[in-house]
Amino acid sequence: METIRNLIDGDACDAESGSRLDVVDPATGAVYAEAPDSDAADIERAVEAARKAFPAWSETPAGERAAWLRRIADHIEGDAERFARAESIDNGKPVALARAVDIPRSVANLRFFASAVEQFASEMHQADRETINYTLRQPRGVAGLISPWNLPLYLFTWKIAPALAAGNTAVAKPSELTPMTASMLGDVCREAGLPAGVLNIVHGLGAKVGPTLTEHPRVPTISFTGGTVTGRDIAARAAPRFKKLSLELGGKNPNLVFADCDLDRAVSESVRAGFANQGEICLCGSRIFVEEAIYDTFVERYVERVKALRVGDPLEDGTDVGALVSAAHRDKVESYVELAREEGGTILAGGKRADAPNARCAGGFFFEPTVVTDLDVACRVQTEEIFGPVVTITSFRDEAQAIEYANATDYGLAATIWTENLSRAHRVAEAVDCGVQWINCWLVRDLRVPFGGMKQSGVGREGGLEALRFFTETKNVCVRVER
Ligand code: TXE
Repeated sequence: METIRNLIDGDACDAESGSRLDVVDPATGAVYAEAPDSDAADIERAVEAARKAFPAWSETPAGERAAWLRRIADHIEGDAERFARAESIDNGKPVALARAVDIPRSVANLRFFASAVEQFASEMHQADRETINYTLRQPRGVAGLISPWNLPLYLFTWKIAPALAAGNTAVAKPSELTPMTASMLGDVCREAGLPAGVLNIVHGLGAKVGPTLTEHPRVPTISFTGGTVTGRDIAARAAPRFKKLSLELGGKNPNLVFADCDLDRAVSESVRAGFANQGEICLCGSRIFVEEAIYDTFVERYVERVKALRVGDPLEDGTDVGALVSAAHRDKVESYVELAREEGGTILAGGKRADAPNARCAGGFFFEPTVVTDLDVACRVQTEEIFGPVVTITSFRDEAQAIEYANATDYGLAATIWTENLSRAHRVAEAVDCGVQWINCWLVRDLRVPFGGMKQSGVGREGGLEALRFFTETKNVCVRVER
């Protein structure tokens, strides 16, 4: 049994109450670790440690803060294989994916914001010879950072890196479902000698520790990635306290395939967009819309590719689709497939729990990659986030209808557009209500670009300058110049 600990004021510690939570390996269904079941008392200690560390950290030159982030990145990179295995065991994702994406991207997040803060500049405005305005962007204090289970270390560092780079200290809470690599990050911070209190990591149940953090009077900044329902709760708690808030929430992303696209590429990338990380990425293109002229061909080729995906032991190379994160989540996905049947859908692939790939995984939470057609665009399966290996395919008549279908949900995170017609690509990207748009590609990420959703997919943008601006307070200084 492995033991996960909080990082508070530079110490690796249990919850003050001594209470612990079971951590389950989704591929086997077995408890393999225990994490602190923290409560308000632990959050209080962490906030106090972060508050104490803030003056010195915020006055540390940006170059030195950047050096700390690079040191942490180097430690993770030097131990990348252990991190990748840990992420795979904790989350159920294929180890090959953790190796290729999660861990390198975590390292990249830290290095990117180290460089970004060294280049961070602000504005000066001069309207006449009598006055000069310059803008200060100062760290805001203690940042509360809450992250989900689907890309555990990747999304955790995506918040920690800009918060710390900009001179804030932080209390960070990973998901209780996937606490392992956050705990390993805590070890790295201690080994690297990061000053006590700069980063505090508190494990525990969202409903138990989350509200204490989001309502805390000494935490003026909250950055959250997770479900829309949780986001609404956080927004409601933060609003009366006028906190600065960034919310990255769910998605139900349209993937628009026009008849003039490069079909080979559209098919293979749309399979990846549907099923990467078991469909548990907020950017997954789970609603595919295909122009009538190529609908039958697309569906035939798509389904053939999906049926060839290998649901397997996450620790084995060659596995395309691993285990879903928890039994509860597997049940939720299953209930949506049941609903798809009730709503009149036709299941062309998958549709049920997958057989265990081997004896070790007999108790795991596997689900077959599932393709559903013949659903109305307004039905629940086509409008609610499933967040699993379930894709719907619907035909459209023309560009106007494609846009109408794309916008037919309350979400507005990411859209993918497949067409060789340049003007159409631009027109559609402009008309679809999503904060992230990909044309003829999917999940290509430049860390400098604004990232985030519209409508119920969130508020605010992360990435590059947007993140550094979010984690700083803007102060304008107007100076009269005597002549
Ligand atoms: O998310 P939660 P869950 C979506 C997806 C998924 C659903 C629920 O649809 O099925 O959200 O997933 C913490 N105050 N996404 O249950 O509950 C929680 O401990 C403060 C989309 O994991 O939102 C965890 O650390 N914090 C998504 C984090 O919030 C609270 C990624 C996310 O948990 C809290 C994951 C509270 N009251 C799921 N309650 C994306 N967009 O990337 C929980 N938490």
